[in-house]
Amino acid sequence: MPAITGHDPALLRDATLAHLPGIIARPNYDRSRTFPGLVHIGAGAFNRSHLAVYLDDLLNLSDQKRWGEFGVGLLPADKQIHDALVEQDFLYGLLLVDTDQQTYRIVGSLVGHLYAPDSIEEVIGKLSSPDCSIISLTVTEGGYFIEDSSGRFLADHEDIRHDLEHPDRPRTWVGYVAEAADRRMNRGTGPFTLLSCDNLHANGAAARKALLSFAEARSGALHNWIEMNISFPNSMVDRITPRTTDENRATIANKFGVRDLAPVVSEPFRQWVLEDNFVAGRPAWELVGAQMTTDVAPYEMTKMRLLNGGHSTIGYVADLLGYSTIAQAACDPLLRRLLIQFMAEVRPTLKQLPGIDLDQYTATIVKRFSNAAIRDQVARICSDGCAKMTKFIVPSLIDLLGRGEHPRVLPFVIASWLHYLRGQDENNLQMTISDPSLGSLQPFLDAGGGNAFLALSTRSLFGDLAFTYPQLVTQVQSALDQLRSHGVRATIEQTLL
Ligand code: CS2
Repeated sequence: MPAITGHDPALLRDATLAHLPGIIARPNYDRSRTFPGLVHIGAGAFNRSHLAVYLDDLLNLSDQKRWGEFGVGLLPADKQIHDALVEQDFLYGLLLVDTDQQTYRIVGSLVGHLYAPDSIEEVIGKLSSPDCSIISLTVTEGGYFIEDSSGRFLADHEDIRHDLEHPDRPRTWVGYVAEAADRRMNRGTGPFTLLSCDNLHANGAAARKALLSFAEARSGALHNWIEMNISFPNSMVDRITPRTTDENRATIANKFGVRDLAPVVSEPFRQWVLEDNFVAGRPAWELVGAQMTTDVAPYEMTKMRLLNGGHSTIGYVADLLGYSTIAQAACDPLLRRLLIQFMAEVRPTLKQLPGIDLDQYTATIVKRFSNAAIRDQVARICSDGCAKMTKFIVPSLIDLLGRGEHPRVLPFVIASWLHYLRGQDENNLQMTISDPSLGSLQPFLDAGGGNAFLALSTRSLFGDLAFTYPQLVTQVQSALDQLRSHGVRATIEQTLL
């Protein structure tokens, strides 16, 4: 496509929509007439490339003009995006990046946004309003305050304690939703659905557990009201959405002629499987490609174990080798073999699913990871390792060991992550480790990061694994030693023998 030149691109706003270059798809509906019946907590890049786009597709259908999204940001990092969205009347663009072409469209389904720390009362007002029928969440894998190994709610977490002590000044999604539920209970406002859109096993059940445990600590009546009035569908979400870069913003300005301060970037692929359990109505997402089902578990397990686990499998070694994008890693023949072998190892833990051919599914993952144009960041994949190991790697390991199998790649993945935690790559360059839960590995880190037992005996991450399967400790230790003495490539070769 020819570059658009000649004048400064106009800022994306309601008023400039009609003047955008014709090639850019944009809302064909009147945004002021949408009804924000869905309030989404955590309207970051993933929400805006996934749920909000399904809603936008629906709004673009001639007879589906109702559901819009109202977004809420909880974290300091959300402030910048909030300011940008306000400037743009909450419009933003989606840059779809395929290997050989990029398209850009404007998404109009987000019709408002609040930065919660500056607008606590307004946010609670939105969540407790009778207009709100669905509260949805993208708060990351580690954002549910539930310990994986025990299923225990982390009632002693500093932020949870804060929210219990100050119910009208919450910090966490749990505190906000509980306060909204309390007001709805007292005012006789109707039921609503809490829809989790995070990558975790039985995400609806996890949201339910967190909210009910928190509510119980507030009052028995609130706990009971929530049990009777809120539904918690499980869902599986999928679309690779890298962090937006300045280069992406420049592409949008130069190629498409738009100044967009809040664009999101994603691959063309998308998938959404939801349990049809919405107590107060829902958008007809099935009309735009979502799959409604009675049992999400096998879909979610397939996705998390193969795709998310696959990302972790090549992510840590990629960082150690100095790669910055996932495509560089997936196109490295040795890392690609590791990924393929990892998926072969995990496959026996998965059920055959109607409509999903696992050969094709795994081949598609290799292709999606190899999309060089998308420049998905290795740093993004390596972040939050504690939560990712426990959700994407450990469950497959438990299944295989429990059946008497002898996995080789999964223990290597754990070793590669532990080795990565030293914070130095193979060229002795510093790597930035971003993981809010790293404190749980303090004894391992304090001892120099070389003793596998100290890591694997961290019960909050690995439960009883180290004690039930001592051979696992031996295996991880041996890979860790080899990584230190012979480096990443030699250790992968050895693992793949
Ligand atoms: C990734 C996911 O963060 C990760 O480790 O595996 O963000 C992944 O890109 C998405 O789940 C794709 O749907």
